[in-house]
Amino acid sequence: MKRTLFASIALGVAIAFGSVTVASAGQCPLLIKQLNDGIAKVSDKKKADDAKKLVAEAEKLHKDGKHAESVAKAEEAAAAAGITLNKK
Ligand SMILES: [Cu+2]
Repeated sequence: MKRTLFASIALGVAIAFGSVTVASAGQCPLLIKQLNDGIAKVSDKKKADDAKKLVAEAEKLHKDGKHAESVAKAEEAAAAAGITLNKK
């Protein structure tokens, strides 16, 4: 009986974390906007092109509903372009 209760709590926590991920779905467009603004100021063309490719992938992942992966891709793009993202 105790074990069942523990399993329910664990499941509840997992669901709570899951909804946090869903709630942050709106974050991708914010990150992508920051990246586009930042990339426009990158003078190194190769760096900017690499970053743009990653941003395009992030946008696609976001549209496919893969928000966590989109955020990860946005971070990759930021690293490639040397941009610091402000996350909410
Ligand atoms: Cu998203």
